[in-house]
Amino acid sequence: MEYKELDVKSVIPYLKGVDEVINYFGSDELQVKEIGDGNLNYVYLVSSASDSKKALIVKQAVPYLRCVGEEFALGRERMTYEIRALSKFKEIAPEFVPNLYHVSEDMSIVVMQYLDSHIILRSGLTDKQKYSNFSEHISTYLASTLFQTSSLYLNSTQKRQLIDEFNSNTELCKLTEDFVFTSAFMEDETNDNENVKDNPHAKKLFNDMEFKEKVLELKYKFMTSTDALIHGDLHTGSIMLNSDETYVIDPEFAFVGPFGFDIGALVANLVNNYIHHTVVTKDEDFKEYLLQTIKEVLELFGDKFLKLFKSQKNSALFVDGYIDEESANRYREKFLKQILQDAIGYAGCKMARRVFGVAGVAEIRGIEDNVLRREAEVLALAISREFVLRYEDINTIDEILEIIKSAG
Ligand code: ADP
Ligand code: SR1
Ligand code: MG
Repeated sequence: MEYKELDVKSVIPYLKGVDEVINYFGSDELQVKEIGDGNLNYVYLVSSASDSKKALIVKQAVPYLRCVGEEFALGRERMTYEIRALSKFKEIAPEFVPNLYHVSEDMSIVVMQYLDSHIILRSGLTDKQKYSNFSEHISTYLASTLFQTSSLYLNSTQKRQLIDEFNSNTELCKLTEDFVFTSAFMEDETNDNENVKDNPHAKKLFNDMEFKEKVLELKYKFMTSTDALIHGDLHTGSIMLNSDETYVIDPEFAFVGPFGFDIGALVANLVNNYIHHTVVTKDEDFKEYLLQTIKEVLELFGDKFLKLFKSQKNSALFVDGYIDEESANRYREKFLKQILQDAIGYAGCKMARRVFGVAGVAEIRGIEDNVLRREAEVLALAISREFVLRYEDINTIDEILEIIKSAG
């Protein structure tokens, strides 16, 4: 089918030609509403007029960047990678990925389960909601998706095939190279220039060569590592949950990249939320919950990843009988430590990019009081600087928490 950009009027006629959707709704009359709040795409909620609980989500990529407008061209092929990643992650971690009803790479569209009782993690945390199962869920998701798409699990041919399937997601990788690692740390038209203008903190950041040199190291690792299939944009806006279930959505930035990047994205966004509560709500109990969540996510991820690693006797990397168990254990421990260290480096870049770069986060850029917002920005810059300068020397998870606490 030839690509056609849909709108609220044409979504239903399109769905009438999709068997899986017809089977789902039967003969019900349908209604549609555009609910997208993301930066890139259009998201429609299609529901039965007689039973609004009976509903599906339709997400379509358009050939431009939604949050900027049609003048910022961006290939709709990003949806091809989102479809492939959703399908792959669904195979590996089915309970954490919405059910898919229909996908079309030609139409750059996916029709998926409507998460009707789930909210975006960022909003939940900002409203001081605690999720007792979140660390357990997300650590399982991270350990299994990263491990099972890596050379620690796949054989050499499978791994290279995976790279072939994902690593032409060039435009979105380039967006990350630009927006996460570059333009937010120098004068650039895409920055939040109202805030950059006459701002001593922006000037200090843009002239901080020690920081920028380390960012270059991390950017290079991002551009050249092919460790595992990563989500690529795992901030707290890409997670929808309730007290029982956790879902990961929106993997359009997926590619075979560095192990630490998704973990770093998550940590960065949990810390941004911590900063919000430090400055705005001053809720010490909730701040402690966020610190505990970061600790649990990292510890549980480590335990689960090592367990998977130990149970896999043969892979592209390991051949049974090659090394004795004591040496193998030492190797695995070192391997995990490196993943966590890199994750903290990436977390630092991801926090700092949200201060002056395009697409800030609500917890910081959304603070209306200018004095408080500046306070939050300064905290974010202080923590991110420590993360980026020190990531290779971090030995324990408690050291990470100390960095966060000592700034705020
Ligand atoms: P973008 O790629 O533009 O960032 P997202 O995939 O993040 O789009 O979706 C934008 C918003 O649409 C989400 O923040 C969420 O509110 C809503 N949304 C997306 N997928 C679902 C879903 N499966 N169920 C319910 N709401 C969803
Ligand atoms: C202009 S694209 C900005 C950001 O939105 C996405 O969620 C990614 O984080 C990207 O960098
Ligand atoms: Mg999104």
